[in-house]
Amino acid sequence: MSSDLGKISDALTKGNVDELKEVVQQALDNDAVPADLLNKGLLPGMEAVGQKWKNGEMFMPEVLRCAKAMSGAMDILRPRLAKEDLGSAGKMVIGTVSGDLHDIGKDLAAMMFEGAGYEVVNIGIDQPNEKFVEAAKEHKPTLLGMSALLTTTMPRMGEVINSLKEAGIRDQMAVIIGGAPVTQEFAEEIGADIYAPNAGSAVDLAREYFESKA
Ligand code: B1M
Repeated sequence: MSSDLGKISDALTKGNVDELKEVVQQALDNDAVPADLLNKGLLPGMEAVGQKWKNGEMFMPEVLRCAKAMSGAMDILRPRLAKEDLGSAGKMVIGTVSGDLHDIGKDLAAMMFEGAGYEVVNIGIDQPNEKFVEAAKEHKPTLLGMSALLTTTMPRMGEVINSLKEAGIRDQMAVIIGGAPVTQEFAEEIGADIYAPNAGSAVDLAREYFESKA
């Protein structure tokens, strides 16, 4: 099992789409637990990619290749994750705010919540404030997630929260925010419930939040 995880992490950090698909499929054929492949192979691999990027050891085209490989692997894992009895953790609407086209971190967070048993409605990138409110009204999530990677688009997060208040539905869900420029202080300032510094910790932070409210 641990050698499968190592191979997965390796193929992911190389951004090798075909190799990654092959090793994930092989691991599944060897009866690996799909959630382990996600949580102990793919996600740490993607975290390593993010770290290399921050350290200047990797460049954008390589990161995008890794993200594509991750996405290919998730196509194989997703149906198997759904088959596992992950329990019904809740429902989440997630998107990247208006004016912002970055989706890698948002999709990683979405995958983490999916892997943890959430029903995730991913509304995509560059979503106007009203789309978040519409999606919240339509899907009635327990958790609304927003991602922003630009300092110029971060303010949209606070605006969405205000729009949720105006629509009278703010207290029907918890709001979680993330993205490289986002901070705990900013989350508190705009009235978000949870700030997640990375996709890996997001699910645990949400769980802790809900437990504290129970
Ligand atoms: Co852009 N970009 N970009 N970019 N880009 C940044 C963000 C930037 C920091 C680069 C830089 O200058 N050093 C900079 C922002 C500066 C700022 O505002 N302070 C920047 C800029 C300026 C721009 C453009 C304006 C460039 C231009 O055109 N002149 C332009 C804007 C386009 C737009 O959005 N309107 C632009 C465009 C792009 C691309 C389209 C080329 C591409 C995005 C491709 C895509 O997403 N499909 C891109 C990329 C790839 C980056 C960098 C290089 C990488 C971002 C990324 O995917 N990181 C980025 C530099 C950097 O971050 N070092 C940069 C990997 C990802 C896993 O990390 O998204 O932080 P991240 O997500 C983390 C956490 O933040 C957290 O979990 C993730 C994993 O742990 N997280 C959440 C994120 N969302 C979460 C939500 C949650 C929970 C956790 O719950 C809801």
